[in-house]
Amino acid sequence: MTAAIRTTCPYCGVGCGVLATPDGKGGAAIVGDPDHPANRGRLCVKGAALGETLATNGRLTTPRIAGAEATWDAALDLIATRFADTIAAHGPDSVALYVSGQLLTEDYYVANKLMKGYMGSANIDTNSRLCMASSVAGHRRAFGSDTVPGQYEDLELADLVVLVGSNLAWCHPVLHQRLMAAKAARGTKIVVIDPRRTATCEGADLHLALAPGADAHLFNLLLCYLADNSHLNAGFLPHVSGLDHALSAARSSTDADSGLTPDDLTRFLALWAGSEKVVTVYSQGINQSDSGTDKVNAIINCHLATGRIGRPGMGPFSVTGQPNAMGGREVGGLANMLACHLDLESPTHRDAVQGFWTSPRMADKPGLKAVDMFRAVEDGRIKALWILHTNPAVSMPDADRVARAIAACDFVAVSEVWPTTDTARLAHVLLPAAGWGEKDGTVTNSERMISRQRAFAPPPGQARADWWQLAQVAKRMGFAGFDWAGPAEVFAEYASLSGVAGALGSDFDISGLAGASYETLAPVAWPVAARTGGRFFADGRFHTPDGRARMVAVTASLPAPLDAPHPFRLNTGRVRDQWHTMTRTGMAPRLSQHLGEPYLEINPTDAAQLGLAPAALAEVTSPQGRSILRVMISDRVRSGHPFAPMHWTGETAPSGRVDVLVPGLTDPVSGQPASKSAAVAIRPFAAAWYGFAVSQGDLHPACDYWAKAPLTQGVQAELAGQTQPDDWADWASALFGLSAPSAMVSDPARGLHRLAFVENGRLAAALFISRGPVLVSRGHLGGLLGGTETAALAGRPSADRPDPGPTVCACLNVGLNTILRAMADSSLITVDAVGAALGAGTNCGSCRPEIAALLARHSHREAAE
Ligand SMILES: Nc1nc2c(c(=O)[nH]1)N[C@H]1C(S)=C(S)[C@@H](COP(=O)(O)OP(=O)(O)OC[C@H]3O[C@@H](n4cnc5c(=O)[nH]c(N)nc54)[C@H](O)[C@@H]3O)O[C@H]1N2
Ligand SMILES: Nc1nc2c(c(=O)[nH]1)N[C@H]1C(S)=C(S)[C@@H](COP(=O)(O)OP(=O)(O)OC[C@H]3O[C@@H](n4cnc5c(=O)[nH]c(N)nc54)[C@H](O)[C@@H]3O)O[C@H]1N2
Ligand code: SF4
Ligand SMILES: [Mo]
Repeated sequence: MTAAIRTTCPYCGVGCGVLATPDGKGGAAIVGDPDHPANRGRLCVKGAALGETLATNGRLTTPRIAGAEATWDAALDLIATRFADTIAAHGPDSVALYVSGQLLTEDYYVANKLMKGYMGSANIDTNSRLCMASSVAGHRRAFGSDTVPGQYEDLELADLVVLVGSNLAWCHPVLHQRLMAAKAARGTKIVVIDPRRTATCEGADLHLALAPGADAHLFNLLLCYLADNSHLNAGFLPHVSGLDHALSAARSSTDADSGLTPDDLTRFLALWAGSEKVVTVYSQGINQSDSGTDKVNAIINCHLATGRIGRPGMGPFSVTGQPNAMGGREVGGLANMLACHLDLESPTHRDAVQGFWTSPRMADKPGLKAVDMFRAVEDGRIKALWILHTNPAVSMPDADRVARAIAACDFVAVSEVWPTTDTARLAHVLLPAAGWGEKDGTVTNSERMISRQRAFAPPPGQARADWWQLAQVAKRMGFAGFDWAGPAEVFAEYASLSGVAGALGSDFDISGLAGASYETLAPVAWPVAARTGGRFFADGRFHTPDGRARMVAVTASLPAPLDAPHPFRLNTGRVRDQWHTMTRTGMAPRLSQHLGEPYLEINPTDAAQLGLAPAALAEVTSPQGRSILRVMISDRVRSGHPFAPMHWTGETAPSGRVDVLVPGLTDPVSGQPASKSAAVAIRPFAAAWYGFAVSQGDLHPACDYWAKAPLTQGVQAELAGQTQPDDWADWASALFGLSAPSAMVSDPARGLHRLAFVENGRLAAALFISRGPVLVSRGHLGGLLGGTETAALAGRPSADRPDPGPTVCACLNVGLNTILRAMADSSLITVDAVGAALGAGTNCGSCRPEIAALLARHSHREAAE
């Protein structure tokens, strides 16, 4: 048997270690690495399903120029020539790189060196601008450096963990499991601050469903409370400047309505003030705001004022989203940073880096941040653009406008693993990238731990690693200094540069790793050079000119009231089982069983007022665009503040893309877009018909709304249209690419049509049409596909085979109905009892919060009856 390869999960910033055992046929068995300090063997459902996302059919395997296959030489030469010519004619700021927190550190290092040191512009920005920029800016304002003080262990050592704008249970599941284990062991108190009642709230002692955007206001209230109740830390305050200013700003903005009851507010203030060991974890509910940096500083202010930083079990903790968001920050991937936490605007720092690189010209001013970068692409200031490892035509705010800008740009290269993404379709040159499991490098997780990603399979076709592509273009532009034999050499150079930075006072000094064996490099958290791992700032020394941390005066204002035409504030974010634009998680059928379609989660009062029926479709419009989303009525969201997930694309649900609705509004300090508060109007989508289809082959819907999801035996699609086709049999044949249906029942008066296609005695496709949302057991129909039981038109299993309902536990394939039935029949009252009876929640554990929620609702109902 092949030995297991130690690598790191390519999804979230928890950075779990993975053991991959290749099966010799291109696949691999995936388990958690018991020796990795981040996860000790655990994986969440996305990590556990990695083995189902390794298939390479459909991958981009050769370079393409204008859609036609080309050689690497031709493609790389073309990029080099176009970039060089553009710079020669229009200056270095006429070109740009748009990269990703999913690039490996080595890729990132080469991209940054090429752009800032050789092309001579800082026009390199990253999707981390949409993700971590406000935290970076907040850290730099407070600490003088972008340093995350704490470690995961702090969540386990704390007495109180406050999660602000973080759906940790779904977005950092293994860290959430560690927190829940600590709670079980030592009674950690947990507070969730989120306008929405998320799965994370299930394990919390207190949920503060604050008014959207009221976070700075809340933490200002806390600062005042700390000051007024003798909780300031006199011993630590000599290490801090700005207390008076911060406090008077806080006092001037305490009269707004945070949307909380006085009781909840008092409980929170007393809990925070009274818990010496408190960790405040924050994420996109804080960062993705037009005042995100202020919100970050309002949180950090409270930790500084109490000296609760840098010691075990306490501190502000910004969790990173992408697997290498932190590595990108270290490497200087943002347009306003230099490598190794050095300052782009400091001539001393620039000279030191240029001296180390012996590079021809250095960028001497910050480059354009993501939203501005695509504006510059739009108006022609940027004429050559290279996008690597991100899908901005989907994920940028005002996505249609961004897509139009890319489409109209003189020259666009895209490095991708798939040729079909919404961004790849717009490229002049497409470069096939080696994907996860096919390349080597390092990533840094949320607690500054550097781990290796290791290859365990060959890349398909001619695909090559991103760092190699960048180095090749650099060489073809005539630049020396890009001659590495492999990522180990890139890493060694980078580690040496960090020694130069360390000598200039940077906290990021990993020069101790320069000579380490790259092959066997074990996960290691920095600082690594002088000290032996651990936390920052316990000694009260910060990277500011006077060595003191800065408290920032934050004037909290609530978001402006919405205008009448767009009275709702749309919140957006993630679902448990999908990763961003779904190019990888979208391959695993079981990951689409949980929430398989774009949806709008809306409060019952709003839904009633708008006349939205459950499972119908809603049309959501903003000044930027329009989407159609499935209605999910739920009191988990506040009135006026619906939620929609960000994952669907032109490939999976063209009218279900939410970033077409989000304006390109940014935080003035960090440049991070406010992705959680688009002003929208909502009304019922006037569907003349709804449909549901399953098919063994791919489907090509031509209707106003469709959303596809993979099945083990094919694909399923939700459909809807505003006009009826003349002939459903013809329409279905075109949809499936099959000749006439083998069976059809129609009740035109009620708008019902059911069609089945049988080929060689097996069910090849089926289509169900009705006037309202289609009532059919989706799991049952999908399960019949490819089988010999072709009597599909009943649409539901016979009475002796109960319908499991929508999937809750994706690992063991346990449905909602199965769980509800077992709860009722066997009087199950704990998550563990459900697990013992059905297996649900016993593998990766990602669904445990949802099972807890079902139990809570179930027992509540019994109590009420
Ligand atoms: N399953 C899954 N996990 C992921 C990812 C994924 O795509 N899928 N992506 C990864 C990445 S890159 C990132 S950045 C992280 C993001 O991780 P999170 O930040 O935890 O996830 P989000 O769902 O974007 O948003 C978090 C919460 O912010 C809340 N929120 C909205 N407005 C406000 C507000 O005004 N105040 C407060 N306090 N909260 C608010 C939302 O209701 C939401 O529940 O997840 C990472 N993990
Ligand atoms: N409305 C709204 N919008 C958001 C957010 C939100 O909360 N709400 N969140 C924002 C945040 S935090 C983030 S991080 C972004 C994420 O948004 P994106 O970065 O755009 O999303 P991904 O799907 O992760 O895109 C990664 C792309 O890289 C490709 N790829 C995979 N492996 C490789 C490889 O090895 N090399 C190369 N070259 N390509 C590869 C994938 O196929 C995919 O197309 O979205 C942002 N947009
Ligand atoms: S928590 Fe899940 S997605 Fe995140 S790194 Fe671990 S296994 Fe991967
Ligand atoms: Mo992110």
